[in-house]
Amino acid sequence: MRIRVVNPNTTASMTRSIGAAASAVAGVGTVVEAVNPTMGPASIESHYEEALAVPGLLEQIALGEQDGVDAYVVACFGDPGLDAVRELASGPVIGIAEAGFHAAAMLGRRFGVVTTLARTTGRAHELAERYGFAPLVTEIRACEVPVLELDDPASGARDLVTAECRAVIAGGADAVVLGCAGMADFCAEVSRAIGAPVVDGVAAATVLAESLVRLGLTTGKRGEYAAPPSKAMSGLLAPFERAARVDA
Ligand code: 2AL
Repeated sequence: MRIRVVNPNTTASMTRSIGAAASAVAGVGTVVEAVNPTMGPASIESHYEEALAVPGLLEQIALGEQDGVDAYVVACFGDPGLDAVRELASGPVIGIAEAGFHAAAMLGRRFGVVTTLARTTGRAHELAERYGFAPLVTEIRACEVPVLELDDPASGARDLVTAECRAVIAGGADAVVLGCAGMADFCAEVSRAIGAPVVDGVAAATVLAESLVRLGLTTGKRGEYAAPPSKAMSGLLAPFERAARVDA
């Protein structure tokens, strides 16, 4: 089975750590292919960047369809472009916020989220609403470390994320969801430090995608998520006319 894990930002070092987190939990016989777009923002922590990340993400999905990939993970906590990816892909598609929330909901009564910048908490709340988990969310806290500084020891990110996760548990949550793909590599360490379950959405999404393929299940393609209609596209987006036709 081949699972393509797409980091929707263009930072290759982050794609490598996302790939490592996904590979660490993938089953025997599952190949994790971690990729990132060739165009778009270096990191995603605003609505503007999220919107501009989507064309490059969709380009990677179109390539994955040509390559016969079995399932996809969208590895950014805003779950950018998730509906559009479901239209393009024939196999199942899981977003890391979606996966993180689902996993955390099975670990206790309520859970909280620790994300990067406070400006990203609105999107996390919106996704919790959308997926039906809002009643279970105790709070969404920010550590105020930008995405690309998460792996810089000088940023103190691990300690800051650990402190925010501890505060989430002190506030009455049973589990914590990490709100950025760039936090994947220290998830286990944070969990050990606070003595409570901490969910990395990259790992959760990888095993959920794998499970859906094993169950022989994929996105319903008879209605809303049918392949997009063939349509003229102009300017910089002209190549996407072809991308949408791949699955038509
Ligand atoms: C993210 C993420 O997961 N990847 C990225 O570039 N930005 N999320 C976040 N909350 O900042």
